[in-house]
Amino acid sequence: MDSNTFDPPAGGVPPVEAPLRRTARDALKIVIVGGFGAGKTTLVGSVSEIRPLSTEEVMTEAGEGVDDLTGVHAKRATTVAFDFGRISLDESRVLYLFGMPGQERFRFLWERLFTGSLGAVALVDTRRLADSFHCIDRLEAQAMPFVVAVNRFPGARPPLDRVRDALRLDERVPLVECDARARESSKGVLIALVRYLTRLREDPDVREGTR
Ligand SMILES: Nc1nc2c(ncn2[C@@H]2O[C@H](COP(=O)(O)OP(=O)(O)O)[C@@H](O)[C@H]2O)c(=O)[nH]1
Ligand SMILES: [Mg+2]
Repeated sequence: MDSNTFDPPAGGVPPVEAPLRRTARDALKIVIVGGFGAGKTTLVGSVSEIRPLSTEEVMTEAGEGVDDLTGVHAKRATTVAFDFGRISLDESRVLYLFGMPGQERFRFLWERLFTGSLGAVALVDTRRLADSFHCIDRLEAQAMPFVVAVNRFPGARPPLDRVRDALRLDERVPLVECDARARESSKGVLIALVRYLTRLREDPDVREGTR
């Protein structure tokens, strides 16, 4: 992937470093998508090593009738742009996480945030499965490799094969469970994605099945 040091323009101006540790050379990008309330902001927050930049706002009456709160009554804040987190993999590689707002009105952001992404996590709340359909359709349409992570909410533990059927998910697409509030669990989701991306690179059969 590209270095995060910008090339100097012709004329010899010294390179400008992005505001990162000096040894960081490779910036890898992963996108987290999912319906409203699926746990995107929570996941980015639990794995990020920096205080995540989250453009959360307390929900106001302005969102009434726009954001569907059915089943997510505990939710008091909503992401108005996107979540941004960072994980240093080693001295030179940094993983950036972008949590995409699920609401339909933010669709214009999707293509921009997908640019240069290695892959995506589709976070699913099984109590509101239908909310995930458009995200997954969109990932498939953009040929963006993804894994699906079922976020465990109380009282919502359907077997994974039923979730796979309901989402009409190809059997090669990894489907895992997580608790987005727990760092290790969220890390497990990212590891599942990275393993899948590695398999896609190495095994053309896996790749064929997901396009
Ligand atoms: N029980 C439980 N609650 C969660 C989990 N992940 C998120 N939540 C809660 O669900 C609500 C919605 O999460 P949020 O991250 O804001 O969803 P987003 O709209 O996808 O960014 C918040 O009140 C979270 O505290 C989880 O794994 N388990
Ligand atoms: Mg959010």
